[in-house]
Amino acid sequence: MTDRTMIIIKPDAVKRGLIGKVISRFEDKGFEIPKLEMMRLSEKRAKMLYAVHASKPFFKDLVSFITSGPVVVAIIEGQDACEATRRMIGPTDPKKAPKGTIRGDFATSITENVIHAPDSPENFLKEYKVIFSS
Ligand code: 3AN
Repeated sequence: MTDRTMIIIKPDAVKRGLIGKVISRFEDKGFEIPKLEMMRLSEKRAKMLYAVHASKPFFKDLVSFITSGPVVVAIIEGQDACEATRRMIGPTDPKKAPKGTIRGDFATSITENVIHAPDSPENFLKEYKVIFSS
């Protein structure tokens, strides 16, 4: 099934010059990228994006990290895009992320873990609104 999802290339990856490498993974896999934008997330949008983690001890660090510099947001479209993207990015903790996954190959810490992607098509729609609503 052709569907859409979104990736957010996080500030650590933008600073480290990894935008091209991350985007290439999706191009090489055959996905279309109908939208691509560099932006700075406001604190308000960051808190909405990570609302499910509001009660967690790492919430404050998460919000301050994701707003600490520019991010790159890309829409990924193609066969089972949502599920395939989650597989390609790998587990949250880079220590547990296998080689060949984006986090396994590039991430250094559980907070600064290079990339975000929604875990379901429903969350993609919610997150898209958070990022792109005026
Ligand atoms: P994922 O991004 O793999 O879906 P989530 O949604 O569970 O992971 O967590 C969102 C973000 O919160 C992660 N990308 C990571 O940066 C951060 N995070 C999750 N768990 C922890 C943790 N135990 N300690 C610090 N940061 C965490």
